[in-house]
Amino acid sequence: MSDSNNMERRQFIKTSAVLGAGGLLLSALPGSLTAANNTLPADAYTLPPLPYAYDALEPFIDKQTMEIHHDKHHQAYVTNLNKAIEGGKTASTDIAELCRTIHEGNTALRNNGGGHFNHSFFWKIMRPPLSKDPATPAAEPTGKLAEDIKNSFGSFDAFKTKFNDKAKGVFGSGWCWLIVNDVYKLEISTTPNQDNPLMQFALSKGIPVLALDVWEHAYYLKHQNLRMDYVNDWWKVVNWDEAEKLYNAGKK
Ligand code: MN3
Repeated sequence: MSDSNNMERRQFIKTSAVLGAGGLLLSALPGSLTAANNTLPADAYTLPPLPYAYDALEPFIDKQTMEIHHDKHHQAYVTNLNKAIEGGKTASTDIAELCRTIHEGNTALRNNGGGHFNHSFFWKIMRPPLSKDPATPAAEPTGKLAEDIKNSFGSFDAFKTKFNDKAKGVFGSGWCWLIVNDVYKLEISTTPNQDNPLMQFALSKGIPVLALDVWEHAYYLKHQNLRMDYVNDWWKVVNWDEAEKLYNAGKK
């Protein structure tokens, strides 16, 4: 493949990978992986580094939880995803694209491909809090995203209440999402286990803007059984700049 073709492909991937997580991972892939040569190596997918220190989300999400969640849980999804695809062929080495093509009955790909995408997304959608003082109000969205949240849900507070209720309502393990749905509207949805809104069998499909991991492993060390304390703390570390970027890209 010529350099110009390669550049075109990279540009295509850049613009088509509406999710930052996919693009981030792609940059670590060997250049030989192209559509024409798509047998995946055993290490096709790799664990992305956290974009901040393990203790950067303290006191709202604790260092030990972040260490175990990233280094053990997320790594296990990556390891098992590589096992699931080893020697196989796929149309894309982009994790977002892989999620879109997974068959409902392929449990290994569904759980581990979803687990890899969801956690890569989750790390990016958080950032250090404005202040470590719990009394300091959390950051709020700005720009078009803020405007459209207000238009869709009535107010930012009404949106948060609805999101909290949905997160609370996830039975067992799963995720709560803000997505741009098929008709380009903001929607709050949930998925069980490691499913996500990119998957063709998801009840609400769309482009993720926010993701909240409500598996107990995401909060049990600090918040124990109190999922809503964790959710309330999580609002303090939401990266609204990243959410707005994803929203503006997904809306087009
Ligand atoms: Mn998790």
